[in-house]
Amino acid sequence: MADEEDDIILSELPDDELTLQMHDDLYDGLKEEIEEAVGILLERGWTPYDILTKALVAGMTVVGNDFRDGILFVPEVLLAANAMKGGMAILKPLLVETGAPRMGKMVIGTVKGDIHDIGKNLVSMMMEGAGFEVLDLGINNSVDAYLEALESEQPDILGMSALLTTTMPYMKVVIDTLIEQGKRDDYIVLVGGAPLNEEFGKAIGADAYCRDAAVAVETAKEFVARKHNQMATG
Ligand code: B1M
Repeated sequence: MADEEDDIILSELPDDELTLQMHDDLYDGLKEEIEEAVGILLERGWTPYDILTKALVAGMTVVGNDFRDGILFVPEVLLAANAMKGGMAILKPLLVETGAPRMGKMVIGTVKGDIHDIGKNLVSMMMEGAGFEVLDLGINNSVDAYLEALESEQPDILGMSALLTTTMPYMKVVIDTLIEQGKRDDYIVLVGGAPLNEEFGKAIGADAYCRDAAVAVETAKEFVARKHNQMATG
């Protein structure tokens, strides 16, 4: 018997219904449908940023709430994450190719013990779109992995992401190691992830906590400009 879903022709839905349908399709882990819908919204003139925030991230919030409430479980959330990544892969080149001048360089990674990478990937994409050069270290990064990358890349910014209350303290381990080695002031340290807040960012000695990818871009621009001004004035 044909499923109700089979009758839906995405391209015939108006924008508001299409975004709601995308939330449902993300929830159901339907990667192909998400990719098709992203294409449709692009054709309709939506900006990549609006598609990311209003269709994909908003849909993922519903998934997150039901995961928290025990309605969805890891396998389903993995499928949703996979569908989200399908949509993000289409948007990435569009966000990145803005022709913006180079703003600075960032090394970013999710901390040790943590495999969540969607938010971090979004931050990387948005930073690249804003003209930053980004080296993405991926997930589950030890202090050594961060330090090696800082040493070889000499970025302006170190970005760290953590999505678990059990892994966020590891950010302090990284920052404390930088302090011990006398390297803390060489980098702007920005942190982010759903369980963090401004207080936590301050407490661990980061320069700033970034609520979302857009805030990360604005904060990075502000700190890099400040750093360049300081260098210019000696
Ligand atoms: Co996990 N998970 N998960 N999970 N997961 C959460 C985080 C959780 C809040 C769900 C819940 O209970 N409501 C919960 C954590 C609870 C807690 O610690 N307090 C949780 C749990 C418990 C777990 C497991 C332990 C579950 C288990 O195994 N029993 C397990 C842990 C695995 C591990 O890491 N060791 C686990 C596993 C997984 C999956 C693998 C199934 C999957 C990850 C897939 C992937 O990432 N490839 C997954 C997912 C998808 C989620 C939720 C549902 C969604 C996260 C997400 O992608 N959000 C999440 C629920 C939630 O967050 N509400 C949840 C969308 C993303 C765009 O937002 O990541 O917040 P976010 O990023 C934002 C900002 O935070 C900020 O900007 C981003 C873009 O705007 N930001 C930064 C993030 N990083 C930044 C870095 C910066 C700046 C800004 O640096 C400069």
